[in-house]
Amino acid sequence: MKLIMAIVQDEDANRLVSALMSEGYGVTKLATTGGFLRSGNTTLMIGVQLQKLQQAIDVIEKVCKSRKQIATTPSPMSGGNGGYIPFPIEVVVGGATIFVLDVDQFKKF
Ligand code: 2BA
Repeated sequence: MKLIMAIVQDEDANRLVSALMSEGYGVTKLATTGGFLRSGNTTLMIGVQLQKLQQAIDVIEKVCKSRKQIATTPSPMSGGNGGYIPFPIEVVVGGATIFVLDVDQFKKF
């Protein structure tokens, strides 16, 4: 068995949970925060049998879209008073960042 940890954008999360559930996957949804943008994203934990792993990844790839976002980052150039000036930069946030982990044991009580 494998555990997929999929970090996705909030905008895609509900559609992705529905798509996975309708294909028979068990899903747990966590509210998470990206370290760079410091804004909310969603992490899904999906336990899958090995033979259904690729199918689950295909569903994630189909539903999740990459989008451009504006992030405000401190400029390396100093202002007159020695403080840093924030300036906007555009980043492309991926449709999904996926980790696939081996599951040692899977039990339900
Ligand atoms: P964030 O950390 O908020 O990053 C959002 C987007 O900002 C990233 O999209 C990337 O395009 C950009 N970005 C991140 N770090 C950067 C940096 N040091 N300099 C310039 N741009 C940077 P994605 O790469 O698609 O990542 C989307 C979200 O997935 C991330 O949100 C984070 O929550 C998670 N993530 C990505 N890589 C990860 C990793 N190796 N481990 C754990 N979580 C990861």
